[in-house]
Amino acid sequence: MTPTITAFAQSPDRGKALARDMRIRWALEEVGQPYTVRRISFSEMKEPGHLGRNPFGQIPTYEEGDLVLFESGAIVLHIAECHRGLLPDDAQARARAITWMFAALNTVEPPIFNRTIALVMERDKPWHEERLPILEDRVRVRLGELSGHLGDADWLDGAFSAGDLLMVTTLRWLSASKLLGEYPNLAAYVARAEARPAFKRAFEDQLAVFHAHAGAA
Ligand SMILES: N[C@@H](CCC(=O)N[C@@H](CS)C(=O)NCC(=O)O)C(=O)O
Repeated sequence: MTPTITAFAQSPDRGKALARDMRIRWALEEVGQPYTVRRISFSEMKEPGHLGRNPFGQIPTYEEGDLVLFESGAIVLHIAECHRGLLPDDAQARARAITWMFAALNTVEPPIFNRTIALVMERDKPWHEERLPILEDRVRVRLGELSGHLGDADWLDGAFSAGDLLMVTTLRWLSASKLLGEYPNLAAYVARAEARPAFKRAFEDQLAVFHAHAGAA
């Protein structure tokens, strides 16, 4: 059965693939599962139809027959459990890869997301200039720790996994800043992931949607 995911009708990042539907697109491309995309507007996200898919009125969601999921991490985990390619077969390696999925979402994403929100929504606040360096130092703490773990390895724990997929989509929120460049092995890690054919296909698909609907807002 072909799953349907939801994505922004008009990409606020203008096709940079920073919204979390990219995680789902990329995971589905990695495992070779075709999918369809339901594009929804900001107002539709808060209407009953979409709240039935996600009580928080957000994207992405995932529908496959009677199954309706929200939370990008849960959706990627479901895809990884239903298909080969995103989680190792060995039980311990699999548990470690799932640990990295949680680390990406619960330990690395919060400080990066807080910085992103400050830049997008708090630039006009009188305390913004004072707060931003504090938020960036919190990001540096996590990047330093992650960089120390990664070292010279290609991926976080052996072969590429759903843990890397979630980590890279989180680190990409720093692509427009100099922060990632302060950690050359992390910048190379993101570039390595972006070079994967599945990433490129997912990126091009969301970009095509952006170009097709740019100006229609
Ligand atoms: N923890 C959720 C966060 C979902 C989320 O924040 N989605 C954003 C797009 S990336 C969204 O829908 N923002 C609009 C809103 O919250 O109203 C997940 O990982 O799926």
